[in-house]
Amino acid sequence: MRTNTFSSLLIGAGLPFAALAERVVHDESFIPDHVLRVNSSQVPTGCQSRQAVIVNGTSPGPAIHLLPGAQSWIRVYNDMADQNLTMVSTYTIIPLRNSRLTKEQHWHGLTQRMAPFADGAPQAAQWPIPPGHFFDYEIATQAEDPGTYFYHSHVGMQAMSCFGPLIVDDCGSSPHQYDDERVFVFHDYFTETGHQMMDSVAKAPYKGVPETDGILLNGQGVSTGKTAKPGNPGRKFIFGGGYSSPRGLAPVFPPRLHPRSPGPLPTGDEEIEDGESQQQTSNTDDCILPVIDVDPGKTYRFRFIGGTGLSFLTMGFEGHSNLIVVQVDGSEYNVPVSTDRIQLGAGQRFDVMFTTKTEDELKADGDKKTYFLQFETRDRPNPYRGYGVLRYSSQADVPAAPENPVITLPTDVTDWLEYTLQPLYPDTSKAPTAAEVTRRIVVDCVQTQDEATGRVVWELAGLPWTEDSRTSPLLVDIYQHGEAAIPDYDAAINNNNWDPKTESFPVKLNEVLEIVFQNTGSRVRGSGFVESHPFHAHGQHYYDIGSGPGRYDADANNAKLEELDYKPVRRDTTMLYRYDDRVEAGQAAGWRAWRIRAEDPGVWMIHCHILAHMMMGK
Ligand SMILES: [Cu+2]
Repeated sequence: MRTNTFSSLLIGAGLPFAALAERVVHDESFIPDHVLRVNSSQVPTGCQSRQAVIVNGTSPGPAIHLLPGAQSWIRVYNDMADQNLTMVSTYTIIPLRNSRLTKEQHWHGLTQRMAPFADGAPQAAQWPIPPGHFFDYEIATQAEDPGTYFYHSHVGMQAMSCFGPLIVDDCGSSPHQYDDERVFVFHDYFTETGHQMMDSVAKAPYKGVPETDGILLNGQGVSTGKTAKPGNPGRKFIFGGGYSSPRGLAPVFPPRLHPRSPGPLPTGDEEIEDGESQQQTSNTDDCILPVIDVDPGKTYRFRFIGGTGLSFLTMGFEGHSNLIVVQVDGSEYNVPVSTDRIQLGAGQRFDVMFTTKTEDELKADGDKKTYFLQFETRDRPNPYRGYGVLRYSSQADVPAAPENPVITLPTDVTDWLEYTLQPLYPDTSKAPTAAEVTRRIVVDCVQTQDEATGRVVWELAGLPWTEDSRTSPLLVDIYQHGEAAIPDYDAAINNNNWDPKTESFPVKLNEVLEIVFQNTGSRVRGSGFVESHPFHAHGQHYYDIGSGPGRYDADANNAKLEELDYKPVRRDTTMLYRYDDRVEAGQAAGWRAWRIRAEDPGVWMIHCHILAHMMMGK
């Protein structure tokens, strides 16, 4: 049986695997820095109620704040009875060490065979966490890591609700001064359960990718067919303020309140008081628009997080057109870019300096207290428009959604901040030049139908990564079998750059790769349908060298980079646009190109961040 239920492109690097052999056993005395308990529960969401995989009782889960240059342990309990779990982050997590739950119940993350649970899927770097078990994830942040990330499950469709912000705090290291910060984490609301969605896309007959039934902001929002009422939910302190760079104060390092002890473990049943930092879910009879409270005359760092499992968003604020993008994907700070809108693909993050109106400006605006944030999906058959509310006074009621859009958002989303984001400190840039590239890997993204099963699959460079193509995670194999399990580099060079035995793309240390994703028209029934794809890399971040319609032309793009004297910042998720919604079947529709000098040994996945596409082979 060829089941394509989980797959992704994966890069195994030629790695000194002895470094992986260090073993740490956590006994009962070990206290992790953070604890996440993942459960499945019926929760009110999108003005409805649905079964969802939640973290510490809510969706999104709590914001995890980490210090730069510090080691942290995050313990993830899988409290679900019947589903596997892995937690990953857009921050690089190093799941290399073992943990032990109790004397009688062991889980050796790297050595124990997984029972074949229904949703179980082989992973690149670790086994999933079986029900009733936990895993201690180690995160060692670097001094240059302050930025916005998020964590989410990497099994099945769990990430549609099982996720939360992960923020490496500035601790005074930001080149920007701001008074406070706010998190804007978006995700999709689907009516279908994760299992129904898996059946729609990963089985024959293919029923199509379920479209979004609503976009939620910080867990709140309105699903299709529902209407938000005006009301006042009280002042919201969603996710807390973290440890920002308070204007005029000396850098605080380390912050006094940084949690070193998790305290009592949350069970998910706790009463959550209004105003507490972790409140996320709404009541069905409390169907109001999501609200972000701000004060007049202040500068905020807005952290936009694309936690969507499908939707590609464009958004802007009513009455506020100066959004200054200072950081993307938690990379080095960029030369500030002023824009009137944000585009957010699944997996992406944008950090924005946002100055609120002064009291006088609010008065001049008719004593207005609330402004809409309008967000719309792009590149899908059923567009969704939703609203959040920027509120200047918690006394003011949150209004109902406006009858008509308050701003006009562009239909063409292929040009926003392309060839624009350059490092604030260019001298520290390590972006490889065209001359340094040692190998170009062209990855054709092809939607096709598997003749044997009738299933619709996504292939990358001719590779649909299937559940039965690996019986154990590749990194685990390398850990156990050493050299014998290392992917065959020479075989890969003769096979579209991937090794047929391990189904991985081996890379030698210090190779400079140019990785080009080539979007193509669907081959399924010759439809030529094109979709946009947010491509995401685990592990080392890459330098994005642009995108364009048609087929990639290295000379033309290099000439453009040179002409612009463009030095890119690092990214971990960038959009492979579609440019056209339909081309000839198999015809090139558009491309996205990255450069990366392979410096971090490991087994790293590269995949589209659309959950359904991952389940279909990508
Ligand atoms: Cu995709």
